[in-house]
Order: sequence, then structure tokens, then C-alpha cells
Amino acid sequence: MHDLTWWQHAVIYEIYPRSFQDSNGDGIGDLNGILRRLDYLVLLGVDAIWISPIYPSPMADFGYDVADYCGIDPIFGTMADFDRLLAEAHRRGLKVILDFVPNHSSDRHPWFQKSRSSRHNPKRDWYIWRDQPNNWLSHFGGSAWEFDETTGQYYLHSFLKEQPDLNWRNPALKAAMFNALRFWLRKGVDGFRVDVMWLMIKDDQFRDNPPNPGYRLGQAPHSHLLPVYNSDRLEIHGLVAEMRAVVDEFPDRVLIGEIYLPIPQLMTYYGVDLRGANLPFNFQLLQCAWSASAVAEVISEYQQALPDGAWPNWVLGNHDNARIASRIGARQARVAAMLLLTLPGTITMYYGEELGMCNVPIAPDQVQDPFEKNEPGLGLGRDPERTPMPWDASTAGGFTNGWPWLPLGDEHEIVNVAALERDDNSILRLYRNLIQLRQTHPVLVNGKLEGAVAEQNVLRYERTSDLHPTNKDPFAGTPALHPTNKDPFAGTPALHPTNKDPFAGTPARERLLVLLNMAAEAAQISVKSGTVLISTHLDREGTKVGSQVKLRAGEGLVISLEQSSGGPAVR
Ligand SMILES: [Ca+2]
Repeated sequence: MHDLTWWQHAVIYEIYPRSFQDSNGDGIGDLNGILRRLDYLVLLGVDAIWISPIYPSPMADFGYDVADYCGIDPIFGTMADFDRLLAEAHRRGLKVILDFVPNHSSDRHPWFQKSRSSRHNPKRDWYIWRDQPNNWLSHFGGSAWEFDETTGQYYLHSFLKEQPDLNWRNPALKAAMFNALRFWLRKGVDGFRVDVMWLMIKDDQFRDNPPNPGYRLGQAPHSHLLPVYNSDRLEIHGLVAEMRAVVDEFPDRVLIGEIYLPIPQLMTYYGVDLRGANLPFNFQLLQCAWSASAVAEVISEYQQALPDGAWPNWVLGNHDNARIASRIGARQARVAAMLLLTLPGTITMYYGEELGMCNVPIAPDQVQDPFEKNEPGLGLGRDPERTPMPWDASTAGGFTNGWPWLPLGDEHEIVNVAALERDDNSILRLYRNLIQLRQTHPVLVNGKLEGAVAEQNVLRYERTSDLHPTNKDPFAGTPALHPTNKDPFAGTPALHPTNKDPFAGTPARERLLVLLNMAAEAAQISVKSGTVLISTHLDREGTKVGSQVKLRAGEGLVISLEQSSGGPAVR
């Protein structure tokens, strides 16, 4: 991991702050709650936390309606609480990534209050006002335009009417938003995840969107139209590059973009000469069917489309999508964990994934999500994947001393951190071991991924390193010098007195075979001989395999292959 920056080899952990840990009994998670759980995250082995919005907000969309880009909502705590959390995270080696919501503010933001007060207010043009609406639709249902009586014009809101869209074509607005980024970067925040990056710029002629001939009943209502003129506009790339330049004013920060687009369009967000987003979120695993052939195809397509030098990333779940364990079942959730943590690049996981947490059914009178309230019954609501983290089996799961803002569900009596920590074979142990494996085998982060083929319903690929091909370190790649050394961190200070790289001493070439049985039946697969590094069942580590390996139903294996050159085994 040599020349990689922190975010390239990071496992990022998304925290939905309302649901992680409450510290004051109001039933809503907060910053001091996150602080209390930092050591849990260190033990899990993640490198960074991304916290969903904590800014002052009327909470019409639970923080994605920001009323002050440089503050902390009292529900989550104070700025002093944030500063302490940031310092304590950094003290433990954890990076902190904030959510940035640039497409729209809250209608309570002072900017919008001024903008709507008069057609001549200097802030008028910071939002998007028109005499007549066009046919654009809100992502949360209905027209994207709201008539405002005070000034007799319509304003654009791509989401709720309480979330007016900001006008990024206005230079003063842009400067103000960039200064908000700098405010947090100066504090030492390590980067941003940018909300709906592909929606930020709209057609300057406000042309009507064409109908979507592929619309199917049950899809979100805004899918009636193709978003040709209000998303993924060409001008967005200049804006993203400017945003990146602001982030790059500070060393070692990261810019991540939320982008729901097909792979070819997604790739354009890396920008010309890779000066766009460091990581345009790769949501392919959220969207593809759960079969070996479908996942193999996605991996190949994504890899082939990556621009030269672009850094890959993978995501299994987030606060807008059904939890992976609900999508594919508990057994396959373990396979998914092994898949996620053996793919190249940066990994982002969602809180609770490490517990195999499932969606929690939400009764109609418990609904909180405005999306569900606007479009009830279509299964579009996001409350089920946003329920409180179950820390123990108690009534409120150790999440709060009060009444949780969303229910925990009955399953939490079994699926909770305390219970899974006691179980040596739990999915939580699997996640910890896989993250550790990733840290100790850099080939999993930056090695080549070869193969990605389906055999029966087993997904098979190899991670191979040609690390240090021109290595000048005479000790690298010579296992004979470290005959008894089983520590992949082998830094052997005596031999490398000035070497500060913990990964030096990694063998010159490593070949790991990943086999993921995505079927409900056992499978027999031909392999070359090697040693099992980890099984999803956590019971085969260190066993030798040769010529044939049997995978149990829903079993995944990482096997260290012996070198074809006939040289010594890597491990
Ligand atoms: Ca609280």
C-alpha cells in the first residue's frame, strides 16, 4: 500500500447519525453517541467514518435540508461536541468525512428567506425562479416547481418543496458554498461525500423532459420522464473540478460523489485528467441481480470502463437502499461481505452491515421518511434501512435510554453487537477478520483483479500482485530471508533501518483466489493447490486445498495459491 493515500486503502463506514447511538435519552442518535462508539469502530478495523448530515436543519428530510452549512444541529450536539469527536477520531487514527448537500438547501435557510422576499433581493438568483413551470418532476413525487405567492414566481425543488434547489450558475452562491467546504476543511475534516452530485446543474433553457417509454408500474413517479434536462448535464464536470480544487487546497482530503448513473456516464465524474471526484460512488452491487454471472459481469464492466489511473471503489449498502441482508438473505450476506472486502480500491460499508442487520418493517403510523409519506405503499420509503443500531438485547438495544425515533425490530434480540461479539463464528467476526485480511494483504486493495467468471453459481476471481516489479529494496520479495516470518507487516527494522513503510517486506508476488458460492447448494470447483486464508464460515483457515475444493452452500473462500513458478508458497 506503499504509494497509496489513506483513502485509497480505506474501508469507510457510513454512520446515519440519528440511528447510531443516542447519548441524552431523546431517542435520536448524536455526536456524543458516536464518540462513545469510536473504539467499537477501531476494533472493527475501519479507517474512516462518513457521517450523514449533522448541520442545522428543520429535518424535513432528516438533515438533507440544510439551514446552515457551517453549524451543528442541536439534535446532534454542539460545535464543541463535533470538535471533540473529530479530535478523538483522529487520535484513534480514524478519518472523518462529512456529507455535503449542495443541490438544495432548506427553505428555512436565510439565503432562501431573502431569495423569496423580493425579485430584486441580491440572493434572488441564488435559487432557481421561473414565471412558468416546465414538466420536471420531484424525486419525492409531484411537480418539481412550487408557486411562491410573495413574488408570483415558481421555484425549483428537485426533492421536497422545503428543499429549494440552489443555483450553481450564480458565482456568489458558488463562492459561498466553497467557503463552507473550507470552513470544515480548516477544522481538519478529511473529506466530503457530495449528495446527488449528478443533479447539481440543470439545463439553462429549462427544456421539458421527454417521456420514459421504459416506465414500469411501481417505479418511483419521477421515472415517468427521462431526466435529460435536469441531471448529468455537461456543465457539471467543470463544477466538480472546481469543487475538487477547493478540497485539494488542503492536503490528503477526499472528494466522493453520490452518482446514480450507468457505468459509462459514471466514469465521466472522475473528470478530465482525473481532476473530478476522487471517488464517484460505484453502486453497481446495489443494483445488480445476486448471481455469480451478474456480479462477474458488473465487475468486468466496471474494471474495463475505469479511466487510466482512476481509483475503483465498491459499495454494498447505504441509507437510501434496502439492506444487503434483506436483499439476499443472512447466509449470502456473509458471501457479500467477502466479495466487498476482496474487491479492489476503496470500500464503503453501511452501519449495521457488519451485524447482518435487516430492514425493519415500519407500520404506517411509525413512518418518518417524507418519501414514504408522499408516495405511500410503493415500498419507496427508507425508514426500514435507517433503524437504530442494536448494541445489545435490551428493549431499546442499548441505543437509547429513551424511546427510539424508529423501532429496532424484534430481530435485535438476537442480532446485536454484544451477542455477535460473544459468537466466534458471527458475521461481525467475519467482517473484522476480512478487514484485517485486507490490511495484511495489500494485494486485495491494489492488486490486479483477474478472471471474474461464474462457474455454476460460484463467482471466481484472482487478486494478483506484481508489486515492486522494479523494486530497489534488496530484501523485498525474498521470503528466504524471513523463513519463519508469518507476519505480513514484517518490517524487520534491523534490515530496513530507515524504512517507515509497514507494508515493506510484503512478498513480491502474491496470488489470492476468491471463490464465492452464491447458490443454496454445495459446489465442487477445480483449483490449483494453496492454503485457505479465510472461509465465510470461519472454520477452515490454514487448511490446504489441491485440485478440487468443495464449497458448502453460501460459502466463500480466499485461498493463497502456491506460486506456479515452483517457488515457495507466499504464506
Ligand atoms: Ca440524542
